[in-house]
This record gives sequence, structure tokens and C-alpha cells, in this order.
Amino acid sequence: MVLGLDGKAAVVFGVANKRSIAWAIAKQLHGAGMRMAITYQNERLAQEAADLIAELPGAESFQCDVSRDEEIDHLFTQLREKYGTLHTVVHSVAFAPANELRGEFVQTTREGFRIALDVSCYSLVAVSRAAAPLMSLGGSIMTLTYYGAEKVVPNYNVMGVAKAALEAAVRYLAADLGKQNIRVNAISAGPIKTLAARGIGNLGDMLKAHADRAPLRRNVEQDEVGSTGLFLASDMSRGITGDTIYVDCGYNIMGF
Ligand code: NAD
Ligand code: 0WE
Repeated sequence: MVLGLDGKAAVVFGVANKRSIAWAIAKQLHGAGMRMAITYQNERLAQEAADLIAELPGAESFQCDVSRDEEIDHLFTQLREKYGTLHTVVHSVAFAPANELRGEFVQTTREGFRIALDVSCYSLVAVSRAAAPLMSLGGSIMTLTYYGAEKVVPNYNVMGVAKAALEAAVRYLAADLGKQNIRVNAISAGPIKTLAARGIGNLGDMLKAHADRAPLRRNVEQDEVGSTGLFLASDMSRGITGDTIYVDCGYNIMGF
């Protein structure tokens, strides 16, 4: 296989259902011959995850709440036993308490801020630190971000601040892990109708405005983020680290 991923192992965080961006990336990595470990957040998502994973022959599922250090430690102990070395990590996880994603950012609570930054940003640092010793032949770590990190998107609020921190964390992690030939990048996806986007009041209006303004005159699909994930996992992207790649139909380039 030209991509050089055949037989290498990947772990994916953030599969909730078939619409999850994590699932779109997992399918493409599996298609390139990777051995897949797929994690889900909690018991509530276990059955859904098991049903999906059954669609990827050989894939295995593990429970891991990334806000808990002991669950991350336990996961990577299991991954070391099962796979030995790891090549790819996909971090596709974000959370802020629902009340923080409406109204004004100035009302953000200390607890809401702490939770959003912990789950959506610190978890990448914790997971990268746990994964690096298993990535002894080098590899690729990727996370998902959104344009609200750099420009104000109404109601995105504390998640925008968490994504700005996440993009900065990608640069600092890339600088640390580069000497081990581990690359760290972010994919900035345009808005997609997933579970995480369903909470938005006017998602329909937002998707329409986005499609109208984007150079490609449409919205992005999970599958397009999936193939960028495959590119970032593969040697095709071997010269890219610490960066944010936009998969948004060009929306971010427009000034007016
Ligand atoms: P999703 O709801 O399918 O995925 C979010 C995942 O985060 C879920 O699987 C959830 O279980 C997981 N998660 C939350 N808290 C967790 C915790 N403590 N431990 C472990 N897992 C936890 O929605 P999605 O849209 O696929 O989101 C994936 C990523 O893509 C997120 O980082 C999101 O910010 C980002 N993103 C989404 C969009 C969009 O419009 N959907 C756009 C750009 C970026
Ligand atoms: O990153 C996201 C959403 C992440 C997210 C979603 C939820 C919904 C359920 C984080 N925390 C929660 N907490 C919940 O209780 N996106 C990029 C999608 C998104 O969310 C928005 C957006 C867009 C786009 C919220 C407001 C405005 C735009």
C-alpha cells in the first residue's frame, strides 16, 4: 500500500455514532490496512461503539474518559500489550457544559471554563504523553479544531477559547515530539451536523450561511475530513507538523 500504513496500529478517541468525525477517520485508516483501537467515553456509548466497530474487521474497542488520568493510563497499558508499537493517534473530543454554549461569553463560569479546557485541550496533552513511548518508530497525532478558535462565532464562547488553546498545544507538542519523529497537527473542519453540533439552536441557518460564503459553495462532509485524517496519518504528510489544516470548503480565506 502506497501510504505505508498497512499493519501499523492506530487509536481513535471520540466515536459516539456513525456521524462522528472520528468514525469517518477510523474508516479510512482501516481501509489503508491499519490495526484499529477505537475508544468510547463511557458505558452509555459502549453498545453503539460495539455495533459500529463490528463493521471494521479486526478493530477493538476500549472505554476511556479522557478527563481521567487513570483511564488514560489503563488504556495505554492495554494498547502496549495488544499492539506493542503505535503509529497514529486521532483525538476527536470536545466538551463544554451546555449552558456555556449560549448567551454571552462574558458570563462563562470558572467551572465551565475548567471543564471545557480540561476535556477539549488538556486531554490532547495527556494522551500525547501516554502515547509517545509507544510511538517508538515515529508517528502522527492529530486533533480536530474549529474556526471559532480564531474569530468570534456567536455562542461558541468558551469552546472558542478551548480550541485556541488546543491549536497552541498542537504547536508546543509538535516542538517537543519532533525529535522522536512524531508529528502533531490539527484539522480545522467546517460545521458538520454531528451529535456535538446538534445542540446549536440555528444549525440549519449556520450551515446555509457557511455554504453561501465558502468558495466551494457547499458544506464539508465527514468523508472529506476522513481523507485529510488519512493524509495526516500517512507519510504523504511527513513534512507537516505543528500545523492546522482547514477542511472547510475554503470558508476561512474569505474577508467579505
Ligand atoms: P461527536 O459528538 O460525534 O464527537 C465528540 C466526541 O467527544 C464524542 O464521541 C464524545 O463521546 C467525546 N467526548 C466528550 N467528552 C469526552 C470525555 N471526557 N472523554 C472521552 N470522550 C469524550 O461530534 P464531532 O462533531 O464528531 O466532534 C469531534 C471533534 O470535531 C470535536 O473536537 C469537535 O470540536 C470537532 N469539530 C466539530 C465540528 C462540527 O461542526 N461537527 C467542526 C469542527 C470541529
Ligand atoms: O466543537 C464543536 C462543538 C463541541 C461541543 C458540543 C456540545 C454540545 C452538547 C462541546 N460541548 C458540547 N456540550 C454539550 O452539552 N463544534 C465545532 C460544533 C459547533 O458547536 C457550536 C457551533 C459549532 C459549529 C456551538 C455554538 C455555535 C457554533
